[in-house]
Amino acid sequence: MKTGKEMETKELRRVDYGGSLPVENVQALASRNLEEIPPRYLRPEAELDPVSIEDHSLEIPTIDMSKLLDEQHDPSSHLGELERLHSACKDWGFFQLINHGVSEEVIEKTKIDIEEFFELPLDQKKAYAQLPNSIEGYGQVFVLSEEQKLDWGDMFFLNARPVAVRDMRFWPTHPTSFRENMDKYSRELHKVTICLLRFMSRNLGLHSEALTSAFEDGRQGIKTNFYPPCVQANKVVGISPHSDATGLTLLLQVSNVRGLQIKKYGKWVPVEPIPNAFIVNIGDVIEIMSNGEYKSIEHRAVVNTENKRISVAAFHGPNIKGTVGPLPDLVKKNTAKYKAIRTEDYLRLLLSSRLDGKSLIDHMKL
Ligand SMILES: O=C(O)CCC(=O)C(=O)O
Repeated sequence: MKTGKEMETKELRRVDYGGSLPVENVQALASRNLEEIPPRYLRPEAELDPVSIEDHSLEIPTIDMSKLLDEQHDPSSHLGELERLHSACKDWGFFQLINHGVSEEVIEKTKIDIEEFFELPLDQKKAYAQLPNSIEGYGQVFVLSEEQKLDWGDMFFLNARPVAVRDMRFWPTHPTSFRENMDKYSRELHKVTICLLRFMSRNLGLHSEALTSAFEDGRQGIKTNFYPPCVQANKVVGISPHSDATGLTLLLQVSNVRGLQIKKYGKWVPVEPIPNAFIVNIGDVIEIMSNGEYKSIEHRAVVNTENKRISVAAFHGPNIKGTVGPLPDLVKKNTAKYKAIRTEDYLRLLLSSRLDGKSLIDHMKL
């Protein structure tokens, strides 16, 4: 007979939330040195979208975690940084986090393993290919029809937390250090996330565990994006415009190659990589929980003709057993602006949608 814990684990691991149709491998396609790329990747709208160039007033804020943590020794710098964090979450929905406390060693080892994984021959990577009806593994996400335009990139997704949901079939055994290093990386990023959520709760005028209680044993998915160079780089998109449906994302750029752009004042603003900083962004779930005080922002990734680009996005979502909705303390003063639905239903809704701007959160608005 199964124990309660085993049954819970099985339930958590369920793979029937939805998947993505199989698509051609973009890294292999790019290596064929085609002069023209297949029409399914051509995105005429990408060329027309206005991009802001060299406007320093539009750089996303930088938040120093060591100042946030140093309440005792330097209270005024601590309070100043808390305020900066609050406006970064309200006005930008994005910031770069420096002095975050995750050691250079953990970051560098993770980067090396990920680069090595993508350098493996295609058939070795395909040993970790997604299975039908699940997004876990090597493949693509949010491809729901044979007609849909495609992004110029491959991805590799792992369910990393809670640890019980890990499906080790997808965790590479080569490079041999991959599993150990990814485990450390996952743990460290979870800690940073919880710490940030505490400061955000305080900034929202709530007790410090108001946001964290949903995330302590919540889900962490780690998605690595691989964007090969493209001969028609200005005609394709690495990842389509979207806001993140989860709570808080911590993104690491493996190579210091520009590519991420965020939407601000109707224009795409490039994010300048700061080596080993995390690019943190508010996801739809935090927008909803904060009843709209914090905003999830549309972003996309573009590619270039010369260099590959790799990014690692760690998505942090709430506990699957809970509800996604505005926090009760925030709707005492203001009326609720979003619906509350079971987290499981929210996940299903997400995985049955195309990656399309902020359409999911629009669906949640009252
Ligand atoms: O590669 C990037 O910089 C963005 C990745 C991203 O937005 C995603 O994986 O959802």
